[in-house]
Amino acid sequence: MRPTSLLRWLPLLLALVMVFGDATALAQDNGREPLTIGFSQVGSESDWRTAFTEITLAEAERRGINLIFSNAENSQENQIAALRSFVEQSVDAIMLAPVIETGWAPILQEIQAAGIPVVIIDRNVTADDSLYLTRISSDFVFEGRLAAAWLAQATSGNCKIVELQGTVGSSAARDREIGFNEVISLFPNMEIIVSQTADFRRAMGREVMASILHTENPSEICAVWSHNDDMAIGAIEAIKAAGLDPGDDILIVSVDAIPDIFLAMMNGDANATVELSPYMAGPAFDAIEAYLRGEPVPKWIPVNAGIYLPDTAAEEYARRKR
Ligand code: GZL
Repeated sequence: MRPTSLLRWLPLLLALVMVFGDATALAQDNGREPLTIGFSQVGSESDWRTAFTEITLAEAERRGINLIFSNAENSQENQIAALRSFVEQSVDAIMLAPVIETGWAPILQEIQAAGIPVVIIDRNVTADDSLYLTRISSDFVFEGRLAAAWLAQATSGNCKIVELQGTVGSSAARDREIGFNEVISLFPNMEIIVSQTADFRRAMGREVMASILHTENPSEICAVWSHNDDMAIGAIEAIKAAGLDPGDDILIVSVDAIPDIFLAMMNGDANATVELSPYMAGPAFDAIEAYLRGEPVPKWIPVNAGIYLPDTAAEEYARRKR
């Protein structure tokens, strides 16, 4: 290349050196390679879970974290296999969203023996908390209490309730049931007349509710308490198909605060939802980075929950739709 033509390219060449030079320097300033974190996710059974996954992947990319993602399709066996694979890949840390709460101690002991920190995220495990760094989650008992308190005031403590339960064996389903029952037990005229799992799934919520509307006297049913919005939306479809008016003939209260439940509220079909933040990856990555810097990390990092009603549904829908 002739000298004069090289001079023409010089400014661009200098700019490129400055940009890439800075990036290399930055990486060296951090004194480390990008973190590699293995994430075993429950599955994609609900809109909330899908949002949680999308937000986690985006947060990892924003932070320059190399996230190895595994969708277990609601199988504990798949999760355990993924966890073993993360150990074989010598990841820097592991995030586990456990589908059910039992059966994790052996694999967590294997991971601990490999010197890899584990963050339990979303649902809980019954394994001893010495086997993991921290847990990032909502207080599911509180969510159940909040839903029941709203229903008690909405019905003056007089309501026969259908309960749609989440995944059998999951801490979310168990603790929401505990919290809800704690509160309605204070009201002699509040009673769960039928309780059945629909596995946190919308289609199953519709099937189970359609069946209940055949076996029970629909005019006796005052409300549906659903452990998540997806099952509630399925129940709304079944209630409409039975010629009844969800949100009026039968009140609908659930958990997750997904965009579609706010749409249902705007149509007069749902009455209340307790929020479950899908933004848990940030606190999880912060905890891992703090641990790797040798800083103390609490055993539980809670995410907050609040209740949302139709009066703010339009703005919540606009804010949350993806
Ligand atoms: C609760 C979470 C639940 C959601 C459901 O933290 O585990 O699982 O409420 C999801 O939507 O299926």
